Amino acid sequence: PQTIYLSEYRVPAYLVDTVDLRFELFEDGARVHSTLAIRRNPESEEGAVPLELDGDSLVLESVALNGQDLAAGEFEDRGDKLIVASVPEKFELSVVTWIEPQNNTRLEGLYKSSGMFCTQCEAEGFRCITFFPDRPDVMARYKTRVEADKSAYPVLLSNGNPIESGDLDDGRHFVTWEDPFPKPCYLFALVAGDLVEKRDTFTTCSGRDIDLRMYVEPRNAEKCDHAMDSLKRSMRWDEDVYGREYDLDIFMIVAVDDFNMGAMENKGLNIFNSSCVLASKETATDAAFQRIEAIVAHEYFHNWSGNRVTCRDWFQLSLKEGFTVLRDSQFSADMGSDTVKRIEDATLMRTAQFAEDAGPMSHPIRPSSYIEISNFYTLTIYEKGAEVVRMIRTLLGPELFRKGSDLYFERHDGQAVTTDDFVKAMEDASGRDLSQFRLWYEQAGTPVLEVTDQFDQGQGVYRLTIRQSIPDTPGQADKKPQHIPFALGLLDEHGKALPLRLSVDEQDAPTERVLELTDAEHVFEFHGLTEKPVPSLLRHFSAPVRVHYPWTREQLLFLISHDPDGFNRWDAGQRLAVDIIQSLVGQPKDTPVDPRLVTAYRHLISDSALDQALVDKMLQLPSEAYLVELASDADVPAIHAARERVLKHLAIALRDDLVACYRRNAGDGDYAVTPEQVARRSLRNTALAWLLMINDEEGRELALRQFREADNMTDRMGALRALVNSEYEADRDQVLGDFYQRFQADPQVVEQWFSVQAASSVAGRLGKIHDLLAHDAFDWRNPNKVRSVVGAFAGQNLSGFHAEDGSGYEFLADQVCRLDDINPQIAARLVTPLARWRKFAPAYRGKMKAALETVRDKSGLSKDVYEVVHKSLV
Ligand code: DPP
Ligand code: ZN
Repeated sequence: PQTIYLSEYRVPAYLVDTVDLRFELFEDGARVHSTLAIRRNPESEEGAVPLELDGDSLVLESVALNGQDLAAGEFEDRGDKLIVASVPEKFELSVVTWIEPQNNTRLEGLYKSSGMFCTQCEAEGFRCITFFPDRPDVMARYKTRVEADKSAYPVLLSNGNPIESGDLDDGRHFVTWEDPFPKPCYLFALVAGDLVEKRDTFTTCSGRDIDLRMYVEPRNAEKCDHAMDSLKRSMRWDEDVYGREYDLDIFMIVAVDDFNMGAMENKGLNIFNSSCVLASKETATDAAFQRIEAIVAHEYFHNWSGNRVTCRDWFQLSLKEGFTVLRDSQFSADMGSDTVKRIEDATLMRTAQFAEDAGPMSHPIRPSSYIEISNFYTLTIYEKGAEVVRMIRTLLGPELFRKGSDLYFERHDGQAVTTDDFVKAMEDASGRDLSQFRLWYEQAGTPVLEVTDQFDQGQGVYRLTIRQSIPDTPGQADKKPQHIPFALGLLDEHGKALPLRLSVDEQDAPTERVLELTDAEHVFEFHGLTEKPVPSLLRHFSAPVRVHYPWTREQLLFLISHDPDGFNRWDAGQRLAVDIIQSLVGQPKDTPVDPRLVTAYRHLISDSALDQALVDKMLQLPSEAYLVELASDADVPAIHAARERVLKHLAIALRDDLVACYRRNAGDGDYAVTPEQVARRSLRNTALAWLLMINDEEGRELALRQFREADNMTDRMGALRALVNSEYEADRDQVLGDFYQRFQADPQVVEQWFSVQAASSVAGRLGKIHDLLAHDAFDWRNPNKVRSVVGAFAGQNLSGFHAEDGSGYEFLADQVCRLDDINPQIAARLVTPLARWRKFAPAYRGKMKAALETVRDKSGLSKDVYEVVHKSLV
């Protein structure tokens, strides 16, 4: 496979002004008629070069230039390219292709999913529909006519506004859509199916009425309200916070069961994975409700950050994804709790993105090369990309940041641009120099800050020394220091926030500051202090970096109860728990657990005056995945055992407090996804889970009753999960059977049923995983099912996956090979846990590598999996 380099970017030789499409949809295939108005690009220096269009898995039926069929020698069909050697400066090219959506298991381009036709064109799916310059900097106006059998496919959709419809012979009909906004082909969409329509309206800030529509299969008609409400909230929020008004007269959302991604922001016609849009309280957990709200917002926000202003090339993917993730995370914070959202984002970064950035696929948020772009829809591009834009906001302040985003949208509306254009707009609007800051886009790896301190009693000066370093990553060594906003506060012995005086005579100094790190080492002096303060470092996770400071357990305990910053209280709790668990890894079973942890947790559980949403987060012990990320030569079963030991120790010591916490938080009245209710449900489910860890009879009865009586999925799933992870084997089988009976007709719930088992270190033994794969409801062609069994096993059931005999690794290698022939994008995702083999203790490493080698040696390996496997074996 070929590597694509950013340095080889050239402007397109030809531009396309309009695209006229006609789709004839049939059961045995589809015929696509495409007419393109093409002209030479005045900005290209290439001149009268041959026209080259991209294609993939197409059967070419005819090519015509300005209405004249081209003869065999006048064009060349190479499969992945259609080349017309000689073309005038301006012309019309008509191409007819035949494709087979019913056999498209890659789910790229046009395919069928439970009886409906739908598309996924990002990043390079449009070339599976017709020959086209499939690159985001070719933007055109589209007109699309869809023709299909009227009774099987009464609903025919594409981007923009419907302009014509009518009946055809043989029971067929058509609808023609026109999108007035020029767009890259990755935003093209088409849907045809027997779908019910849900309607609503939204009045924009300028008084325009927008027609909102959701299209779903009839059985899902009652699961649309939450997404529709989320959409309206998103539309209002984007007007209020970013000044962005919706542009078309219609906005449509479609739910499909088979989808590689979570959702797709196609212009005016967003297509969603059913699991990321459909919800009812009986079938979706609180977490799912919140995820749906965030994803609906994310896709909607792309209308400006992605569609109106798009990417010049795929190396710029973070331009739209990083910015849009920041926007959706600000939105979620505004809809719920700022601190809780920040804790969730930081957890994802520190657990999964830091791991990615320390692994073989580490790449900057603007990569400089790739083999398969689908492999770069990563936590780095998305989450770290969002953190980088957030840091710009921190450095500029909210007003100048808004000025910068206004300038960016105004300056680049209708264009395909680069991350550098984004940074430039921020610089021009604010007058700030972000040249060093740009290194965040070029250098991969997680910066490490080594912080030390010293107190000079005589002068009353507290000195903080911060040293910055960035580890080597594949292809990058000896990195330059980056520009890092570092938020901090200092507390006195009573927990009072101290003024941060950077000079002796500074008046009215603030109690929190954002220091700007630009050099490899800085020394900051804080004046006017009478005692050594306790530092509260990197507040709100002000930069995506690791902070090392020689915390004592006393300091952490102090911060847990005193830090005025909620995020850092949580962070101190995590650091303390990590320290305690790490000290037990590989130690004899009777090594004592630091009793101060119990005291801190007892205080959290029993003080109902504390913010319960924060308490809920603080009670969660650091995950196994996080502990693994922090370890070198990780011994997963040993980490698992140490963590369980702490959990059980806490549960035994706090047994009565847990029962009281459960009872105090029982019953919420009418179900609503409010921060308060979500926290209550989560707290009582945590209490249940802990009680069942220690085989508590009362806990067992509470769980069984909650399972039976639940009127919502959060409670039912909370009880189910607690029982599945317990040693009450008969109860476990009983509730799993009941649950399946009740929900077997609902694929989204069956996915949850699969993953609660596959992710469980107790229930998810390898034999069980094989049973789940053999289950009637399992389907290799459905990405959600694959993720809910194979993905959950390898990604969440870490002690099962890292079984000492290597059976988990061999299992995963087999499934990756099998899936590679069906859906390479998903196969390449699944192989990730093996790709990190260097991270683990020698006894595991070799077996992981061997499993990877069997994948490498598979014949006909896709370039998706090839890239991940080869990069991780070098
Ligand atoms: N659908 C994916 C997202 O919204 C890719 N654009 O992030
Ligand atoms: Zn996105």
